[in-house]
Amino acid sequence: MSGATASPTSSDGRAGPCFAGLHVLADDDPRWGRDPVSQARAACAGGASVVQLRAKHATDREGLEWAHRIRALTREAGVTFIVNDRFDLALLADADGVHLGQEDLPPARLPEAARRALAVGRSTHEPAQLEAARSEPVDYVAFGPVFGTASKESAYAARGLAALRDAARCVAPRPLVAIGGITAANAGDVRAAGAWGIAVISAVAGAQDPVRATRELVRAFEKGISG
Ligand code: 3NM
Repeated sequence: MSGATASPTSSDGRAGPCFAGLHVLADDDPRWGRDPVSQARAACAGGASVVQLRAKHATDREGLEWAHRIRALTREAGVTFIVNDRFDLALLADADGVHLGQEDLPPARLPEAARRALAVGRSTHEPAQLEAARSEPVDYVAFGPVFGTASKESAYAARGLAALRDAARCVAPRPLVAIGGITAANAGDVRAAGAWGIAVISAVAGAQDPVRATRELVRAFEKGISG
């Protein structure tokens, strides 16, 4: 792993990238009206801990170009950089990690070279997937949708804070990152339920002022920590 921030929770005990705090998903859905690079720039300026490139519409070539540019921005800002779905693009762009959904490659099937170079995040939505993630070679586990989301077509209903609390307990000591419908108004509650991190798309990508929106999310989440 190539991240600069030490984390005691890597699955293999090595120092690695930091997964606590705010994850901003830089998303290429045209509805946002700004590309993933500009979303990532705002996230870095506003104090996000992690930027994840989520390119569901782009060609590979465009995705790789964004990944290189976001790698440069995040490195400059000391922010962890994760690529959604694609370990090949993550390796080519020297990202810190790859995030794998339930329909993506199983973490255990990643090539050894990718495992050595990349931290791995895993999406989960229900107890059986959380249970399975406990024995997978992953560095953090995402759980959602905690609240309703309009940013992704999900087969799953909103899980709620009680299920989030159970999820965090289930995967501990791995970091649990909450996703789905998270805003500055509920980020503190999400932290209080035991999440190490929060991941958002619309709260930053859809904000009028994405830098300010990022700052407000960070502040609200930290308030949950101290409260
Ligand atoms: N994954 P927003 S929900 C990408 O439940 C994604 O795993 C989810 O977008 C999951 O912050 C989601 O706008 C979309 O709700 C999150």
